Amino acid sequence: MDHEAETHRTDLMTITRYVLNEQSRHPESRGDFTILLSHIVLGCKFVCSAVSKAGLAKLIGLAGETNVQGEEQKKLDVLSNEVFVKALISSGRTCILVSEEGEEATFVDPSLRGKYCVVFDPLDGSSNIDCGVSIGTIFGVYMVKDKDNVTLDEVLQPGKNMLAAGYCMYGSSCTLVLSTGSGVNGFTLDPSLGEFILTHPDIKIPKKGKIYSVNEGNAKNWDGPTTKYVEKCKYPKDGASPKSLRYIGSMVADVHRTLLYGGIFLYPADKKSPNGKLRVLYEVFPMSFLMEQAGGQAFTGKQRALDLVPYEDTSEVAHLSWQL
Ligand code: FDP
Repeated sequence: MDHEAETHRTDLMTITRYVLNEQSRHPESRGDFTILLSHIVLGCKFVCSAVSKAGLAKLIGLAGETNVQGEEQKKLDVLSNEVFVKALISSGRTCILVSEEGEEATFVDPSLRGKYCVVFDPLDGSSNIDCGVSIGTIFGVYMVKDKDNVTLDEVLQPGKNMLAAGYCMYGSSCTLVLSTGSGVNGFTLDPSLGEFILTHPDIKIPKKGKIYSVNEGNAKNWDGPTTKYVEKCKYPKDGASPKSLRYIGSMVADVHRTLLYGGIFLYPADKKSPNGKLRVLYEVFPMSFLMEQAGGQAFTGKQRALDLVPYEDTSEVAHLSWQL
C-alpha cells in the first residue's frame, strides 16, 4: 500500500481548515474572514447544485418563465445573485456589496455590518448556461476603515488594495480557486462530503504557455498592436511553433485553463467597445489579483490592471491580458 498517498487521501485539507491554519499565523485575527469565506462557500455550493440541475430543470420548465405548476421561476443568474446577497449579509461581516446583477451597491443594515466589502459576479459567462458549458462565480474582498461610516469610495479603490479574491468554476467538477494574498490554492468540491478539499496547492502559472485565448470574431475591430500580436501567435517569425487557440467565452473557464496550462487570455478593446467588455470591479480585479499571486501578469495594454482606479460610471477596462 502507498502510505503517503493514503495519508493524503485520509488527511483532508478542507477550505475551512486551510483558512483557519492561515488565520493562526495572524494572532490578532478574530476569525471574521473565515466566517465571511464560509458564507461565500455556501453561495458557491448552492449555485453549483442549481447549475447541475439547470439542464434537467429546463426540460420541465423550471428554468423558464413558469414551471409545470404555473409558478414564476427565477433565472439562474438572478437566483444566484439573491443567494449570494443573502449569504453575505447574514454573515454579519459585510458592509457594502457590489454585484454584477445589481444596478446599485447594497449597503448592509448597520445592525448586521462587518468590516468587509465584497464585489462579485454571481454567475459569469451566462451565455453558456443553456448549453451546459462551464461558468463561474467571481469575487473580490476589500476591508473598510470604519464600518459605521462607509461610502461607495470604499470599493472604488485600485485592485491592488484587495485583501482576497477568488472564483468558483462550475464545470466537470466544482473548483474554488482562492488567494488571500499569499499565493493561490485550488479546492475541489467533494459532493459526497459537501466540502471543498485542497486539490491544487500553491498554483503557479507555467512560465511559458502554448495557448492564446481571445474572441477572434472581433478581429476586424481590433487596433493595430492587438492584430499584430495575434498574428504573431499564429505565424511566429522566429521559427517557433504557432500557439494553439482555445476560447470558451466564459471568463472563469478561460482564466482557469490559463492558470493551469499557461499562455495568454485577452479581451481587447475594439472599435465597437472602446473600453473593452470585461468589468473592472468583479472580473478584472479579482482575476488579475489571482494571476499576479500565481506568478503571472495582468495588463490593460497601458498599465498594470491592479493599479486602475475605478470610478462610478465606468466598469469596463480597455484591454486585459496575461503573460505577454
Ligand atoms: P458573458 O457575456 O457570457 O457573461 O464578461 C462576461 C463574459 O461572458 C465573460 O465571462 C466572457 O469571457 C466574455 O463575456 C465573453 O464575451 P464574448 O461572447 O464577446 O466573447
